[in-house]
Amino acid sequence: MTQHDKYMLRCIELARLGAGHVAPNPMVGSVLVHNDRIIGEGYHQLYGQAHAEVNCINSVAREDVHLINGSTLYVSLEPCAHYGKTPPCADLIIRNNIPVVVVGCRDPFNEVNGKGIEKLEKAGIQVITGVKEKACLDLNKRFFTFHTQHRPYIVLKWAQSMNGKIASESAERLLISNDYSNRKVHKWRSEEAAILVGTNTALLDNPSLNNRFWNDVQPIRMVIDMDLRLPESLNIYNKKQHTIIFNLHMHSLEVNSKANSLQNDEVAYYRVSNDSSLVHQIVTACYQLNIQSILVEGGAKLLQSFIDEGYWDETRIITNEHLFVETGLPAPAVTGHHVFTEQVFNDRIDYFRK
Ligand code: AOF
Ligand code: ZN
Repeated sequence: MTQHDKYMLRCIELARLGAGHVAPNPMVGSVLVHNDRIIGEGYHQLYGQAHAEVNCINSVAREDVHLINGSTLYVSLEPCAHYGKTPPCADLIIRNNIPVVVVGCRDPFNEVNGKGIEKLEKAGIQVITGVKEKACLDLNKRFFTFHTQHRPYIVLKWAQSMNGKIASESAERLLISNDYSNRKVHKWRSEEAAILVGTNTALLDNPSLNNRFWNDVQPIRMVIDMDLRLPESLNIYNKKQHTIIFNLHMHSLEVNSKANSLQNDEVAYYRVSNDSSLVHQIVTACYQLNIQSILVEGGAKLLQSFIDEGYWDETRIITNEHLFVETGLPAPAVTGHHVFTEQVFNDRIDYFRK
């Protein structure tokens, strides 16, 4: 491993400390190194607040400040060049006369997208790019998918019996998961911006679509209810989270409104039409609403539509190896590209016991 690799991995480690607090911004970490000694470290800690480079430079001890202009700054994402909620990090680096900057990967965000690197180089700074690039891209897979493909990062999740059934014949809810796999699901819910379910799942399973067993980060709930027939007594209507209802009749969201600025107990309506693919319309809506990632939790038909239309990045499958369901609804058939699959088996519950 090169020195560059080593310090970039430290940037990634730092960046991860911002998980759950910086979205829809990317997680970013930065270290400042003088003669193979780290003199500063920082990461983007909270959405709307200081970027990684700012925290890194500010962390340098008073007795080391005179070393800054002879140090190398490592950062997992290209330094920004724009005035957003904070001023450009590229300007800060230039002002501090830092001679070398090592960048993990480019920032695809429209306002940046190469302009940060260009700004640094124009100021005479040596910029080294692409160090541990794959790991840096993976760190912010949601952010990169959103900005390069103009759609959310899509995770498909379902639970199945040992013989691949996700519901009994009568479409009744099967008890497939257990404490261990439920905890996993709640962790997954905490990691995506929104959870989507179809009408039948909302009605038959009556899920709360919240995260109770992991931390207090709650996703936006999204439900398909074309004719607005779901009763308000369902759990998805409890007032604890934002809820967006995709339907044929009502629209209460402006194209440029950001879903994360909805009031906590607000139910918002997003009108779709019968003229084109529903999945495509939902994915487009998420882009408009700045929803960077979704966890699709069913039912089978909805999951299959996402697969058939190629709108997915990961599958997360919970399998109960002890449950055999004679006749029932088969789990979705996964075809096409296969980026990542996580399989969780119920009997690995020991993992959680300390
Ligand atoms: C950096 N360092 O640590 C982060 C960056 O609204 P703002 O000012 O917070 O800017 C958000 C954008 O800045 C975000 O979309 C992404 O392009 C970049 N994030 N850039 O130089 C950081 N978090
Ligand atoms: Zn910045």
